[in-house]
Amino acid sequence: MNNFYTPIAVLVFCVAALGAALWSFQPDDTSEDLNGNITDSGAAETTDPGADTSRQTPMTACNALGTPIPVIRESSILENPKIVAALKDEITDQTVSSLIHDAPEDLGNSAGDRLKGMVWIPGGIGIIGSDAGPPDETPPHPVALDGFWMDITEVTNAQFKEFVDATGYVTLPEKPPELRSLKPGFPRPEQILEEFNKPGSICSRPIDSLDEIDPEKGAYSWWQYIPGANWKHPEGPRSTIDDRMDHPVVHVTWLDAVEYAKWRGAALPTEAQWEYAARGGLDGKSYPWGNDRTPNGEWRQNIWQGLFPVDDKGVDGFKSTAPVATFPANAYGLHDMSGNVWEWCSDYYQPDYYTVSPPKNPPGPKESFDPQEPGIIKRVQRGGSFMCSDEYCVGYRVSARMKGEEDTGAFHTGFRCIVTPFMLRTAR
Ligand SMILES: [Ca+2]
Ligand SMILES: [Ca+2]
Repeated sequence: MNNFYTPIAVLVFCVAALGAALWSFQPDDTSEDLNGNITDSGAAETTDPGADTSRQTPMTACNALGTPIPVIRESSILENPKIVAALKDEITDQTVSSLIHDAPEDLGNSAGDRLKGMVWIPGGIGIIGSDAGPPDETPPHPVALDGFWMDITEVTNAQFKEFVDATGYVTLPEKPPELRSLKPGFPRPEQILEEFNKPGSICSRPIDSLDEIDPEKGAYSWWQYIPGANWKHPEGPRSTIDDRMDHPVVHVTWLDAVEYAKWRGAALPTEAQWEYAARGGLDGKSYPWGNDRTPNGEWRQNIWQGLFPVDDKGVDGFKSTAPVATFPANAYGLHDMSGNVWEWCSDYYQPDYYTVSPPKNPPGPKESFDPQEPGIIKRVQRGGSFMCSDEYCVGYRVSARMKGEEDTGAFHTGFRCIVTPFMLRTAR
């Protein structure tokens, strides 16, 4: 396996989408991914914001699972205000003058309903990406975005129930699997393995000891396809959301999230909108509030503390999802842009998209390409989840990119919506 793919292999097990891999799981095929090659940490010294994205990601020695821990450099060129200013100067005056910065004054009659629970994200120029993390975050680059409204919180179970009650909508994890994420022209399995060929979704199995992890299965030792798991039953048929209506909805596939958004007259954010909003006007920082993960010793994100995947000590107060907005908002008024649940974006995933994305309102690539699984259609996920540990996955960094199969949900993946001024002028 090319070393370029190693960081993706390391991070992939934090992601929702394991579905197609599970359908055809063969230990011999995946052991290389799970073990990954440790690369030279000297590669971390690259500081060129236009650095070749095929450079190797620096890795330390292995963690307790035998997988390399992704090294995140403590310093970034973006700490230099002159570099940030120079990057922003790459955006032409003409582009800047054409941006929608402030919310329109005349919002129309339906705006109050459509914008409920949302906040205006002022348009402007922000720096997207980072030189401190995996290659798919590079190069850090300026984007010019029109302003938009965004959900203050992840979509909750109560909100999703409103949609289901109004429409009778049935999510994909509630239906028999159909492998919708397989690209045309790629080989299809003759049949879905019996254990996966029933409605269900992906959960994490409690592990009491690292000894329970099968070296051949690696991460598949704790990720499990659970028949009967869906948004109403997050851990399987015997679990409920009755006392979790203010928690983020989970086990919603990208395709389901899009249907919910349409119903609300909204959309999923582009990846650029998501990161721009998550930064809250702070360029080049690691988290939505700055560079200190726990300012004054205070946790501002629901992630995993302790030995992963055995012992989540729940130091932040939660060992699973937290009620939305439990943790403080960023400067734009957005909660849980780091941690709690991963959030779907509208974009297809391509690891090198930042090398070719347009400077104004980047819409995402025209098609998906994940070099690790080129035959699977994947969409971007952002923000990390309660399953992210600094020993294994650092997806809670504001620049961290993730991907998931668009037809697959998981118990740590949700979403939030946006509305643009243009959308507000059009019928729902
Ligand atoms: Ca937690
Ligand atoms: Ca989140």
